Amino acid sequence: TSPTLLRDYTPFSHLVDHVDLQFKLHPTATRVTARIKFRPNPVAPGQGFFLHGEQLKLIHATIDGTPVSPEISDTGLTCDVPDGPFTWEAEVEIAPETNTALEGLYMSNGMYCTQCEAEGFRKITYYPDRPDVMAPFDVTIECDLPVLLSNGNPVASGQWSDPWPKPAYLFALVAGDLVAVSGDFTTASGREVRLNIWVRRGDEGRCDYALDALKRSMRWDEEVYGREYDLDVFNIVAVDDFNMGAMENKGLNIFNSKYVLASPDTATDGDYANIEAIIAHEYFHNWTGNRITCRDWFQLCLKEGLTVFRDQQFSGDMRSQAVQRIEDVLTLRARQFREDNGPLAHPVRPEEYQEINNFYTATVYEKGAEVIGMLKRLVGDDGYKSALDLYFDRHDGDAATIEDWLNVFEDATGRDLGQFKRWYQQPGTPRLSVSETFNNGTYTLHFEQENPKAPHPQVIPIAVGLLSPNGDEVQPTDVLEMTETRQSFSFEGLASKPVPSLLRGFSAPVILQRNVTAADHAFLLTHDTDPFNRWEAGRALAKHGLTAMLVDGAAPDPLYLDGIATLVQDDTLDPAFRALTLGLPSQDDMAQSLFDAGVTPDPLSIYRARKMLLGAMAARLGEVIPDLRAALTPHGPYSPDAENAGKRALRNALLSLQTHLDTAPASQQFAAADNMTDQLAAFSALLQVGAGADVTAAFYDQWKGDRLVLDKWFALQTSLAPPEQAVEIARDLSDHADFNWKNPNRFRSVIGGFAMNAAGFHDPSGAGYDFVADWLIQLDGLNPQTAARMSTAFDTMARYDADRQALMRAALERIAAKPDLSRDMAEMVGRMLK
Ligand code: BAL
Ligand code: ZN
Repeated sequence: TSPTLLRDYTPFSHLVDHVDLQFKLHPTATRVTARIKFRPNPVAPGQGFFLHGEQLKLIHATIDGTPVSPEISDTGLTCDVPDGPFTWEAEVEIAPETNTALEGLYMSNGMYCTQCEAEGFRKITYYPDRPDVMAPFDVTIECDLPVLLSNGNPVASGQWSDPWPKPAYLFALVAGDLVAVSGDFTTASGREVRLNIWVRRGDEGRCDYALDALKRSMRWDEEVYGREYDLDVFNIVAVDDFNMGAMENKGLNIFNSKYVLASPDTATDGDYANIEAIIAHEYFHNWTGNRITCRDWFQLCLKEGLTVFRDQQFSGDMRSQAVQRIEDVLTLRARQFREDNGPLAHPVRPEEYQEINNFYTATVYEKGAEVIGMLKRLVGDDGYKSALDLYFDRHDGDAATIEDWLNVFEDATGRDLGQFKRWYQQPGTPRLSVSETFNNGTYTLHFEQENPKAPHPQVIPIAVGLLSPNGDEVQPTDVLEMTETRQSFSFEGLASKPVPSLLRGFSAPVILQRNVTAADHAFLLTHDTDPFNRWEAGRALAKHGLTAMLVDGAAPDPLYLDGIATLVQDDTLDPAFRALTLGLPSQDDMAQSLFDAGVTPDPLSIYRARKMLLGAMAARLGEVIPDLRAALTPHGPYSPDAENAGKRALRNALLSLQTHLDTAPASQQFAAADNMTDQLAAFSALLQVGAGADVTAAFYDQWKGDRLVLDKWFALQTSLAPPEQAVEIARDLSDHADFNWKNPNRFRSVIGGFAMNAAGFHDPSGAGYDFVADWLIQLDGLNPQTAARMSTAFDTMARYDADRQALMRAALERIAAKPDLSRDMAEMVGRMLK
């Protein structure tokens, strides 16, 4: 099939004034009647009338009450229509029970639910299923299940009316035997809003945190962005079978249940933080996504980059900005840098796709958010605020573009963003190399940027501070604006050559290349006033040391061990921050770093070197760990707030090190834990040193009845299995009675967990590749979207030795050769095999 191209955009032939949908729900024969008021679009005259539609059985169609016989294809229908306005009516039949792709209307545990973004609505009825066609919807649902929900405000039982014009991708319907945990919210202007979190019976006790996070999100968006909610009710539904994390349907958000349900004994601190962030993210979409939507799917970052940026700001405000920034950069580097450095690289605003579902990527989301962070840094906080006010003013009710977005910044601040736009257009992570000179009190930084995937220099905001050799800050943070390929910046009047702290707060998503001694990293680890760069210095030191261990057979670096030992005992520092500095670069991160340095990575050696360094850290810290841990013990009952979570994070990071010396403390903590954070931390500490047999069995016995906790049980075992046994363990778990491969969460836990076990997945025999490829082939027939997403496990092929490359290629070719391969998977595999 030929790709869809950004440059081919044309508006739809008609405008839609109103949509009326009637559903008679039935597992195998649901009837949907759509009554749609069309009128010719004055800016797109004379184009043929085409409605999308897939897997629909047309029962009847009329125009203004007169039967018509449209011409039907696999993708939709065409029909002769009147020159002026008309009412289209069509009745179709669909089978939600057999919809295993989880796109359109489907069933999960006896409940009906929908997922329409990006192009699922066309599996519900014939419609111009494109985001620039916006209309108010009325919905009627007939079904004998007790809870019947759709978008907008309730009118009567099973009847809903949404006054806000919306694209079809924001349509949603839910019918089930559900119970609500409810609350109320009064908006700044006095509108009373009913909040409901709908869950399966038995899950009511796990909704309080999500409800609280929703209220805090609503208040925050009023206070920080001046945005109020605009309906009488806000419904959230938790569903167990879901391809994504959650979905921002107007007034009816649908969530993967793992991002709603939490109780201290079943959810970790990380789960609570994710729930808070995702509840906020979906809620924030009401303005950035729903009120202002995207003209076409190429503009996906317009809503996703901005909404991720907003949820990151929110989480930072709720917790710690410094810790949030480090965690966001860790995610960016792990997922987006990896993507940008491989065959799946694409611009933040792509220019072509085969299957849009393949572009819900770290580049669109996380790099899209970084680009907004850079914009904000360049125009300043006030400029950002006036630009956002103008954006909401000017584009409320629009389906907008990146050009519209940049125009409001230009109009509000008077800045020319022509060059900045390259961040949306060019793929690839720029490399920023630096050298320095010092003469007569003038210190000069010489920068050079190079993007291996794009020709033109990008605007790079480089936040810089300077420290004197005794550790005092002699130049507070200054944002240098680099626009050329090569550019120098000078600082005058310095008494001695300073130590630079570059790219503070990770001011741009680039790879900094600088020849720095371990001693300089250690200096910044001790003295930097910028918390991000302080953490970054520790990470750089760890990488430096691990690289020397891998390449030169060096011993663990005492500078690193001393630096970490000092920092971890510095109780003036936030425990959450200290916990992050104890984290080593991941195996995948090390593989990419070695590759970038011209060394072919060996996953098994990386696994062993990390383990050796962890052992050395444990030995270095050994004696102080028990007292440190004791001092961090939270008092009182479990609370997921940032302060207590931070203490647990450090306490458990120390436990993990301690377990390299002695497994008894972890075994004790496992047995005594009254919360999932501590229990799971003990479980993984034991698994990582190969002492997990007893706790694996005990954990299963305790939690076999809990679907979300059981996902953790599967994922920990596959992702932490020792390399030599990883394939066998993953195979056994995929034979386990509780492995339901049709459930996306369970599939991700077992197959996805294994694919993240770098040394296991890259087993030199190729057995790991074959195991994943076999499952992707099997899932592709059932759920192409989830299968295609997981195929990214293979996107690092180019890093490895010739034997591994040949094995990975063979696995991809085997997937490519599957008969009836989905368009989703065909595109992904095709790009990786290119
Ligand atoms: N729009 C898809 C799910 C999300 O990004 O919120
Ligand atoms: Zn989103």
